[in-house]
Amino acid sequence: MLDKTKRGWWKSAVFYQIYPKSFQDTDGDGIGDIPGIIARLDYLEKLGIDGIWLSPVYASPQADNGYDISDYRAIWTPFGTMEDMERLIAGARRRGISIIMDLVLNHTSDQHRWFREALKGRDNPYHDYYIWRDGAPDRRPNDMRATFGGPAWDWAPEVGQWYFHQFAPQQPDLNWENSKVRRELYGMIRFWVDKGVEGFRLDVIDGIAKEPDRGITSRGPMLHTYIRELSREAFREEGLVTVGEAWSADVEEAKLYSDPSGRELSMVFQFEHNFADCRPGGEKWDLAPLDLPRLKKCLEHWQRGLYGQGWNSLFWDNHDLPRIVSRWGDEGTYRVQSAKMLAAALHGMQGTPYIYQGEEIGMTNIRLPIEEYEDLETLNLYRERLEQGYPAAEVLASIHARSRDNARTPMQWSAEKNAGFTTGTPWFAVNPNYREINVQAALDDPDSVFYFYQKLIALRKQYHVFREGDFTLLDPENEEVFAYLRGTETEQLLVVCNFTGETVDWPLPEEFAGAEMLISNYGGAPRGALRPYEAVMLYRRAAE
Ligand code: TEU
Repeated sequence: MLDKTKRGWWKSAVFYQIYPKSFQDTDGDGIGDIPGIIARLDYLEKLGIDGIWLSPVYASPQADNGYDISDYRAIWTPFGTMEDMERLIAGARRRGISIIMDLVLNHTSDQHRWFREALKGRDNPYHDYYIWRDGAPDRRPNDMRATFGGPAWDWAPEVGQWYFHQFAPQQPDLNWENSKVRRELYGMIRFWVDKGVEGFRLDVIDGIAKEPDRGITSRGPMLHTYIRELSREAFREEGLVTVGEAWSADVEEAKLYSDPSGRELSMVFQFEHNFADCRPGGEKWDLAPLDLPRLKKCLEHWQRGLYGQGWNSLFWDNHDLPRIVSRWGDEGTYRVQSAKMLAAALHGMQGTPYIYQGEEIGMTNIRLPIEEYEDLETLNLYRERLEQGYPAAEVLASIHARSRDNARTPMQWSAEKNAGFTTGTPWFAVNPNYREINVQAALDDPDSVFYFYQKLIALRKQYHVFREGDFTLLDPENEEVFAYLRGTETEQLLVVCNFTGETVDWPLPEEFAGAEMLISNYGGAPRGALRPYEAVMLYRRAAE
């Protein structure tokens, strides 16, 4: 068990993200709940993770599945009660697992009391908690667009003003220029620290310092001033782990966030690598084949860029992203091998790995008719692109590949009805492949993806080189193989991953002949050529 009072304990940790709505239902309403998470703590302990990043469980009208919070100090009733939450925190802690709460500080729900009050009049004390502009009801302050489609300004007839929302209209942005807002948020964070929460994931943290009049949504001039204040006032304990979601971060920016001397955050989620299979300059919906050299160079840039100066987070999946096996692996014959290969490629690097629920059993994307999607981003995209004249089949293909709902199908626990997720009617489609892909089957099979993840997590704790080693990319232009070295003065680790379903010629470097094999997905070291989706980690003491 890690000593969590120690500064930087999270550098040796592996986290697991839970999207509560889709994890485990216990009361038959078809919606996952906190008692369901408690019931699965033994499973997570067996996997070996050190912490759970819990997507929002707060009171919410659920316009965006809880990322629209109407009360930061209450639990959404279908998820359970505050007592359930306290039991979860205590039960997790007994197993050496920290609870990391999701903090949505950029916006609230339009049903939050602050916004309801704000609508009562321009002189209401809460009015200045949000971002308003005067003007005529038929003329928006400017043409800024919301992330989920449509304009970023909506008219509030109650006060005769425009309010700003970077996301859905039901998610008005908070005004961080107002120190009262900041103080309210710090107080709320302390409420959760006092309950035993040991860290936070900060939703769209790069968006809090926006300057809408200048068209600036992320990385506003005040951003790091605000984050330093937040960190000083709310994250006082050395041991708290904080990870900021920052789509706009490049390496230089990430150093500001995560260099310990800057006293901001432990690390950020950056998304540059997430565009390695998008049309250059396009959005995530603009599909292109994976450009492996581009992906490798991007990862190398981050590995080398933050080495000794900041800290990386490592992830392929989260609740906004498609399933990695479907994306860069193989859903068919090589599902298991490719899921393991992708895990090895990620977990060999420097940083803190995050596993998204179901990734550890190789869950896949889902393909639904458009009527069955739930996610507002997906539904808005479909409408907007059809209006713009895209062919419906092309838009649907993008949705099948990239919709956030790919990640949100219920967790597949067993081959029983509804994958053992609920005895009722699930709130969202269960992937029909649950009869084959499920936790029970994975636990029963010693060669499963689950045990591969379990081993990777254990290796990270056992060998110093995972945490401390530097990074050297091998064979950068190779379009099929991702291979790299990690090294300290005393240890060397070689990670070799075949990203294709073909046999690929790739002789191992000579100095690794006879090296110790830490893990492989074919049960033995590669011989001359790499088999489809083969992955191997070899280890040697540097002096040998
Ligand atoms: O995501 C921020 C964000 O920018 C995403 O909307 C992202 O651009 C999109 O999902 C990519 O397809 C965070 C949360 O992770 C997301 O679930 C929320 O919907 C969003 O903030 C608003 O709170």
